[in-house]
Amino acid sequence: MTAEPVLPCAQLSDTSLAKKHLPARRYLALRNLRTSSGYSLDMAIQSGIDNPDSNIGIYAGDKETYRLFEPVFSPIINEYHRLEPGMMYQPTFDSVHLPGLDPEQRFIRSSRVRVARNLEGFPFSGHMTRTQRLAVENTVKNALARMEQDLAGSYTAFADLSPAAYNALREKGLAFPKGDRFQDAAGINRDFPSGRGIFISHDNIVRVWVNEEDHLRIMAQCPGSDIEGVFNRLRRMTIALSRHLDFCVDDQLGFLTSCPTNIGTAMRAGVHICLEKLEYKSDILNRLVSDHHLQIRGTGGEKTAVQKSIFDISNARRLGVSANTIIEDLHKGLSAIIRTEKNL
Ligand code: CIR
Repeated sequence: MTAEPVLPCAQLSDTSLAKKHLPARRYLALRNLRTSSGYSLDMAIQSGIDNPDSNIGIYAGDKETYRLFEPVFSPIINEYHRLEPGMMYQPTFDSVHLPGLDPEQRFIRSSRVRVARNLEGFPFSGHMTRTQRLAVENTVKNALARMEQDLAGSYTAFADLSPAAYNALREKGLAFPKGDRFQDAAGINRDFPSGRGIFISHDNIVRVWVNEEDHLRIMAQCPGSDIEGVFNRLRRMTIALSRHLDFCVDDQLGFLTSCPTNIGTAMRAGVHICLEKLEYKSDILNRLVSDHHLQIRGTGGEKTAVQKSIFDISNARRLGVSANTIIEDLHKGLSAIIRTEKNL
């Protein structure tokens, strides 16, 4: 008697939501389906199989992935985004006016807001051919060239740079590197650096990463605590680009991204903040963070350690709440964190 073959769904990381929500029966019902661009369930879960410490373990290869593989994506999305029944994408994205935070500039080192966007008509980053990636780069480059005034800037394709020039840009924190092993296993690093690049506004506040994990990562950042300024600038840049680019958006899921953790507003708004006292009171800090729907990442971003008491604190929710609620929660949460740090 020959042994039963082990199904790919059984090889998924035990820590992943994909494993939890993809029992054999569901896997077998979905395994032969393909999106119009040819993306399969096996492709979607490859990263969660190759990386035994995956938390999510699944990527979308195109817009259609979310609907075709809904039986597995939907419970993952509901659990990760903690959606209550009836909660869905909230499109409100208005300019904000927020009271100043940390006026003495003692705690907040920098502020940053980003959104992810993908273009209609192209597969997502893990499932693109070289030609498609170059076509996305070209389309985005043309739109960026039409930005005006404080949104105008210049685009640098990494493929045009010598290794030394690319490394110099990396050291300045401008060029992005090849993705991590999770993204690598999902195909996101294929043909790197072809089709990748960065746009930087003349005043250095707005940046757009082209063909990183998503077709566009639009961001605004500045030293200090002006989260109102970076939010409003990011908003204007995103709206200006949407006049020239057709972004993938779904009525219920919002903006669609490679990783299901980013869908919805696809927004991450956060700061680098120095918390020398709260660093040693992790129970208090964790409570403040979760009460305000925030999350902590390491100084160097996702899956990195905290160095020199500098925490990366940003919104935990992206779907089911609007961009405006996200920025207001961040503002309230940071006010409470700074108040507590001062009192300790
Ligand atoms: C994972 O499954 O752990 C990786 N694919 C990374 C997921 C990224 N986002 C997250 O955990 N918030």
